[in-house]
Amino acid sequence: MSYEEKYMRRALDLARRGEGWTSPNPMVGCVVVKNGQIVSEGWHERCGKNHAERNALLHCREEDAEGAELYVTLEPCCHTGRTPPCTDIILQRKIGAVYVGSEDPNPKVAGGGLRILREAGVKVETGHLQRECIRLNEVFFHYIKTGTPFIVSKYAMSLDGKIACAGGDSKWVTGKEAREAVHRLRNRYRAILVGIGTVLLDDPLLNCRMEGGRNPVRVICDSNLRLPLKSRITESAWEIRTLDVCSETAAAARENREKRAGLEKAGVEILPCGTEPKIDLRRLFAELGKLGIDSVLVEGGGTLNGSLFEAGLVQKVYAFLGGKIIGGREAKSPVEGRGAALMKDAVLLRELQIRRFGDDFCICGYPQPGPEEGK
Ligand code: AOF
Ligand code: ZN
Repeated sequence: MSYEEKYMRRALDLARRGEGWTSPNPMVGCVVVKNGQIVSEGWHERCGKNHAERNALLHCREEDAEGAELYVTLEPCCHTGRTPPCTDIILQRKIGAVYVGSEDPNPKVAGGGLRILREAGVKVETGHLQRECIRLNEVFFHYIKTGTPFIVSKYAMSLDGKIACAGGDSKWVTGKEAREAVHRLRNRYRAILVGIGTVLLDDPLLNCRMEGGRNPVRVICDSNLRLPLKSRITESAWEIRTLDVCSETAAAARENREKRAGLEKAGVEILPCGTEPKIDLRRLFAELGKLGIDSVLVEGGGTLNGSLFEAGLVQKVYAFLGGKIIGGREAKSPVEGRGAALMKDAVLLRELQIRRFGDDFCICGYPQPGPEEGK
């Protein structure tokens, strides 16, 4: 491992400490090195708070910072947002060299931070552990470029591809460790999306039960406003932000007036999106993007997943595999809809990775962009 790589790795580890809290900002880590010694460290802890570089430099003695090397996973910003430009404090503290993992695609930065530093005579090197630094912020990169959230489909299935028994029982397809991993995903992604079928069947809470975690915004695809007033979701809507997405027709229908008022009184926000019979998922994601939601974890069911894959709207898949065979022609599978007519039309995943969780496995990958997205 090279000298630069060692410190960039440390900066990456620091950046990950912000997981779940920086959204819609990126996770960023920073290390200050003088004479081969780490003299200060910092990371972006939370959206609205200091950036990684500022945190590292505020905790660094001025004489240590002068002429030091600064390692940062993302290009230092040069604009005033919720916080002042990082390039200012880097120059004030007379840092000698800046090593950058990935450039910031935010149009307000986009190479500007590097240029300012170089023009001021600071040595700047880019591309250290670039792949890892880009992967770390795949959500931020997608959101800042498209304005729509990064969509992650997560499901747990048996070795014969079923997500529940024919009668609907689904507790549990995988064991404890895999289910804990799911709570880490709920912490990492800003919102969680399910179809109303899943709510009616399982009465889930869809919260994050990870220690020190935070709850995702709950979004229910519910075209006909079927979300029950007596459900764990509705009853906890004042504590956890909940959006019930329905068709415009259902939202305006006289017969739904009382139901709508009841849900709203319970703290559920009604979000009409698209005309009957289905919700317009593209429009929904555009709306969520406008609300500052940069990522969505989709936890089923099959109908919703079918629509998402058919429309080419999924950016990442986590498929958990439980070592059991459920069987049964009527038992549901994770992705329904019409499906591919021919094998050549199947959605291909790239950069597949496999991890073990107790007795279960998780395969993760990125669907290849559909023809529309790839343009
Ligand atoms: C950095 N270091 O640690 C982070 C950066 O509203 P603000 O002031 O927090 O600015 C947000 C933007 O700043 C964000 O969109 C991204 O371009 C950059 N984030 N930059 O130099 C950091 N979090
Ligand atoms: Zn900054």
